[in-house]
Amino acid sequence: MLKAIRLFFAKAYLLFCAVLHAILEPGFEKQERIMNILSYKYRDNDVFLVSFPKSGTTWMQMTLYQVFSDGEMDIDHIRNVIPYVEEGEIGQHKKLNRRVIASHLYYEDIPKTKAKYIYVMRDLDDVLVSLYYHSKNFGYEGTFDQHIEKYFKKKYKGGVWGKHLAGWLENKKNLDVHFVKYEDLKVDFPKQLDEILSFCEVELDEETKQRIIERSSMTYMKAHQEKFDQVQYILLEENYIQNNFLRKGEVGDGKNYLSDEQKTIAQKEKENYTLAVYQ
Ligand code: PPS
Repeated sequence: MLKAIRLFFAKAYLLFCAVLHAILEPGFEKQERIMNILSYKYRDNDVFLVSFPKSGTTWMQMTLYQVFSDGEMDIDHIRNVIPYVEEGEIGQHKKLNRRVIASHLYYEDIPKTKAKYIYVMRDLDDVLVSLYYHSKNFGYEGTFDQHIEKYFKKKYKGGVWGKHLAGWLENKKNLDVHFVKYEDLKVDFPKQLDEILSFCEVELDEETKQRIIERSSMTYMKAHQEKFDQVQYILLEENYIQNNFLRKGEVGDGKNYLSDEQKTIAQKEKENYTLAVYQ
């Protein structure tokens, strides 16, 4: 009986999440709600964490949470500590000594403030694969090819990767922005961390840096997976969805998934938006 009740609530929650996802999914093309976002009161020492979906946002959320707190994992969920502005929250979590605001918004839609902006980017091919598995976690039953076709037809609600990156890269002089590549994080995380710390004007001792490096690793984050995936957090016990939000976290895997034709289309998107950074 108890199990049936929990199952009912779990299903209701999943439905609620799906509806919310459809209405509020961060980053999709211009919406009325952006008007509200512009009216929030931002502080000069806020840190915005911006990305196109599936580019390493959660990874950076964890890193910035570690940078601006004691790093203890007695938090319920990372999204409650570093919320998405397009989901209507910017309040500062009690754990953080500085407010960090996540967003998937295009440059044109982001509030232009004196705060610092960290923009995380990842190669399109890998983003596409990650997006496919993300959709599967949310119940998508189509094939990889169908999914990718939807993206290429510009039907993905999260927007267009090239347009997102181009908007931010072209306007880098207009905001105090620091760019981080997912691929560079994978190659030399400590170096990238030092650059982030210097950009945020934060000095930390070696021991704290080591803690951040360890806790931002895939291994550590997987061990605390329930803090990073909201739906799974609720549904885990019911075995509804595999614990798969932190999936593989690899660079170049997209090449193993995309057909030659798909690679060509993806390459065209990179060229169309003159993204030298990924050519
Ligand atoms: S979302 O839904 O937009 O917030 O997704 P996002 O967090 O931007 O991206 C998810 C991908 O990031 C990978 N990830 C990591 N990779 C390496 N190290 C760490 N610590 C890490 N944390 C998350 C995650 O596995 C997703 O990539 P894929 O390729 O699907 O594995």
